Formats: sequence, C-alpha cells, structure tokens
Amino acid sequence: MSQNATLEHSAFLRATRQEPGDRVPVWFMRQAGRSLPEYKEVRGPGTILNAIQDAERAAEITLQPTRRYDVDAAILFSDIVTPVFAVGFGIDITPGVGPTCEQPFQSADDLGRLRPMDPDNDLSFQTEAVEKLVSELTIPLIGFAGGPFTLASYLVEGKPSRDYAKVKALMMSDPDLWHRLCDRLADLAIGTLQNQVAAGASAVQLFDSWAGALRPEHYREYVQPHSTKILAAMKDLGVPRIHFGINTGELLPQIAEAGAEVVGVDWRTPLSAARERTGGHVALQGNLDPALILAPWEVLEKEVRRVLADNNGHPGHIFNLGHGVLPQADPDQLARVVDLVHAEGTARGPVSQGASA
Ligand code: 1CP
Repeated sequence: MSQNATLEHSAFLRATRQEPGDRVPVWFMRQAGRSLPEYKEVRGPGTILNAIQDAERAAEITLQPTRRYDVDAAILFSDIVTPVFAVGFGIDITPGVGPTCEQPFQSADDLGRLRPMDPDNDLSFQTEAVEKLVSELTIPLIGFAGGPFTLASYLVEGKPSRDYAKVKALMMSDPDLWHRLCDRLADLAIGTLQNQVAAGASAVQLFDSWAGALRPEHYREYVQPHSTKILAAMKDLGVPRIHFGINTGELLPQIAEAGAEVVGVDWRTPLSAARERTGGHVALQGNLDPALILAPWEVLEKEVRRVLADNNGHPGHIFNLGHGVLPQADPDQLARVVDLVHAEGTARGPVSQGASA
C-alpha cells in the first residue's frame, strides 16, 4: 500500500470521517514547541519566525513531540501570522508576548500592506518543511491557518488583547472596511492552506481561537462568511477540515455550518452538548482542560476518562485538549494521557441512544 493509502486508514483520518476504528486518535494543539526541553535546544535565538522560516529546523520541531508521544497526528511548526508576515504586512512575534505590529491596521490605506500571496516565492520555506515531513512521518500531518477574527485582532490591536475593543470597534463602525480586511485575510489563509496540502499535508485546521469573543449574530454577520469561503476553497482538495475556537459554546451551530468535517470544542462545553449543538453532522475534537495536565495523575486520569465517557464511544471523536498545551506542562503527563486514551478509548460507535448522531 502506498503511504497515502496507509494514512487514509489511520485512526486520525478515520475519526474525521466518523468511521469506527480500534482506537480513539489523540494529538495536542501546541504539542510542538513551548513545553519541550528539546525544543528550547533547537529553537535558536531570535523570534520563532526565524525558526519557522528555516525548513530544516521547523521540520525537526514538528517531529519532536511525535518521538516523545504516541500521537496520531503531527502539526506543522509554524504560526497563524506566518502568511501575513510573508507578504510583508509588518508583524513580528515578540518573545513572551505573541504577535505584535508596530503599525497596526487602521484604515483602507493599510490594505495595501496585505498584497496577494505568491506561494512559490512567499512560502517556499513552508513547502520545503512540509515535503520533508511527509517523507519522514508515518502519521498524518496537519497544516493550519488563522481564522479571520483572530488574525484581524492581532492586526488591528497590534498585540494580544483581552477585550478586543479596537477590533470590535472597527468591525461595527466600518463594516465595509472590515469585510475588505477579512477578504484579504481569507485569501491569505486559502493560499497557505492550499500550499500545505499541495506539499502533502493530510488535514487542515482553521484556528479562529478568539472568535468566541463575539455574540452569535455578530459572528454570523462579520466572520462566518469569510470562514465559509476559506473552507469552501479547501473542499475539493480531499483532506478533512477542522475548525476551532475557544469559548465558542454559543457559536457551535454557526461554526458547524461554516463547512468543516471536524469542529474543535474547548473544555467549557461537554462533548455530548457539543454534539447536539452541531446537529451530529460533524466529528468533534477535544476537550480536556489544558490546566489539568498540571494536576496530580489521579485527578488527570479521572478527567481523561470523563471526556471519553462523555463522548460515549462515538466514532467521530479526536481526543485533544480544549486549547493549547501550556508552557509549564510536564511532557510525561501528556505521554500518559496519550497512552490512557489509546488503552481505554475504543471508537466503537455510539453505545446509547443519547450519543447517537
Ligand atoms: O504545536 C505547535 O506548537 C505548532 C505551532 C503553533 C501553532 C499551531 C504555533 C507556534 N502557533 C500556533 C497557532 C497560533 N498562534 C494560534 C492558534 C492556536 C491557539 O489558539 O493556541 C494563535 C492564537 C497564535 C498566536 C500566538 N503566537 C500567540 C498567542 C498570543 C495571545 O494572543 O495570547 C503566541 C504566544 C505566539 C507565539 C508562538 N507561536 C508558536 C509558539 C511555540 C509560540 C511561543 C513563542 C516562542 O516560543 O517564542
């Protein structure tokens, strides 16, 4: 069997299709980088954008967690701001802070700093890293991009925000400019995702991490059309699409509507409730509280079992955290979680009426 045919039967890709398998697949958002001591060794000086642009180093960082943990998927070491950086908007990742812009997006003049992407020139480092990875990995590689609201929040606020005041003000006061901004961001996301899939990625995830800051009517009007456009552009590429944001309990119906095969769920919403809110049409990914990785094993073990029990054997479940691995997480605890999920979780199909979909 070719490598691609073998991957098609992997636990991860089966779960995205809601097919029963012999184990529940598991991977962790932000499994690469941050908490791993071997990451700190190879990351090098400068910002992580330097490491991301070095295909060799980015590939090595992507592989590190797959050596430590028996995870069912790898995620490319990159960042959601990579495409915006690559077209020269003027964005950086400041250590200890996150994405920052010296000149935030303020007016229509700033659209000029978001020129169309030319993947062959702008993203050659990414193509190289993905090609190298798929030749080495025996598990699927997940490519990703940032969703419209989350990316716009960094561009407009100029830094990580707690209240999203500036970005919401722009959205509500100048909807025309807002939609033009999001349209450019959507095109950049499409360019980067298509490039990752062409180079061999087996799945894609759209991270609209901060979209949960919006009420459902505003999400539907200002964000969903752009996410739908991104996901629609990926539809015929033959790879599953995952769509995720935190604090999105109230938005799950709209997120499911935007068109992905898999919806990520944070820890606040039980998987059983998420299944109801998404109408049972999509697979779910999640949703252990990342803070629990820091708890004693007896506590953590119970909570992992709780997530599995809440899913009740539904075949459309990819075990993950409800958000990224915290920097202070102990890698040994994550390794134990993976082993427990594999030992306990069987994707055998719904066992009671309550979980059927
Ligand atoms: O597994 C992995 O670590 C893969 C690589 C990865 C991913 C998937 C990185 C490397 N960033 C991301 C996505 C990303 N970046 C998201 C979506 C996922 C999420 O919500 O966690 C977001 C919101 C960002 C933006 C970002 N980049 C932040 C958050 C800032 C905030 O608003 O609170 C931060 C701290 C960064 C920097 C960054 N990106 C990645 C790493 C390992 C780091 C840490 C900085 C470093 O090591 O210098």
